[in-house]
Amino acid sequence: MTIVFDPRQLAHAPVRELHNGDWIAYNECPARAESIVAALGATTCARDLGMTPLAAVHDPDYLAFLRVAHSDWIAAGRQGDAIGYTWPVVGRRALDLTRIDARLGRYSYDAGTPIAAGTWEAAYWSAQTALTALDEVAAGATRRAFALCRPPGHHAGRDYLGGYCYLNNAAIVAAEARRRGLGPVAILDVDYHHGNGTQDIFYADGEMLFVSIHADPVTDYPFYWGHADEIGAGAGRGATLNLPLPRGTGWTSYEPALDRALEAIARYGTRLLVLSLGADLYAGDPISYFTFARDDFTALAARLAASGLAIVTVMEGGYATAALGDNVAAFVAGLHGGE
Ligand code: SP5
Ligand code: ZN
Repeated sequence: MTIVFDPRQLAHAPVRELHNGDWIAYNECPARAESIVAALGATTCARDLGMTPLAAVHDPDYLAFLRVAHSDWIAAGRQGDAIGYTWPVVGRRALDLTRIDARLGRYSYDAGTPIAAGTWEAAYWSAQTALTALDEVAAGATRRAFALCRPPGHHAGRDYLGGYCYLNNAAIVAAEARRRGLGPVAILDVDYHHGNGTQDIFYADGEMLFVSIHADPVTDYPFYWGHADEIGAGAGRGATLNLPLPRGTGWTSYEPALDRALEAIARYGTRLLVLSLGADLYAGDPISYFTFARDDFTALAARLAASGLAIVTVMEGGYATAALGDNVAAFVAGLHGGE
């Protein structure tokens, strides 16, 4: 098992977020990664695999925006983190506006995802961390690699940020794995929140299976995606599977959904699985409502390991920082079986 981490990911440190109508300290903090590193021990540093795999998933104008958004915000006379507050309703004219406020709205869908001075650097190295984990599996060094990514990625779409996410690490890895001939590739997203960005990126793509188990978007973020009737479109029809579960779900009622997910993944002929792992399934998570205990992460991983698939795990959410490292370590321990 290779564990990849790059300390440049710590450069991203927004101060606060708008949460349920109030300002709170930013949940997706550098201490999350430090908690995981402390629990997992030695890690491999990311290699620089460049911009090409990022540009295969994200819009070039969006990538250019992300790089300069914070300095444009400062140049506009603002202080602190850049945060959007005006959004173009779907169907509005695609105006090519240059003002930073308009561009923040154009390239985001929520107000909970600030861009700080270190955001681009950290997001870039988060994506490289994920790509390096894939590289290790592709080289045959291991069949199970864990990418300690931060910031997370699964809410970021081709041309938008949101949900603490800027670059979609899982989508970047999955697209790169397919390009390298490692397919069929499937993505399984087990973060508490639906992986709307990943779903959008591959929604009309018949050669990428996307399966997500998450809190029912009728009650939970991101609300507008992740409902069971979203099954893909065009060539991708049938290649998206959403398995929403109610608040209060624990391992016992989660496991049947995981079995359904793994059946779909097996039926697809999957050779490489990209796993978006959220530790926000944990009972103690401050913004989530499933009831996983630490050992349930081992059970989850053991069930995945029993599939026998090559797995690149990409870290997504999980905000109970003090317990986060132990929960992720419990997961990694369970992944070792079946290697
Ligand atoms: C990667 C990831 O896990 N992103 C999550 C982003 C969630 N952002 C907004 C969460 C709003 C949650 N509201 C909780 C209600 C508490 N009463
Ligand atoms: Zn989440």
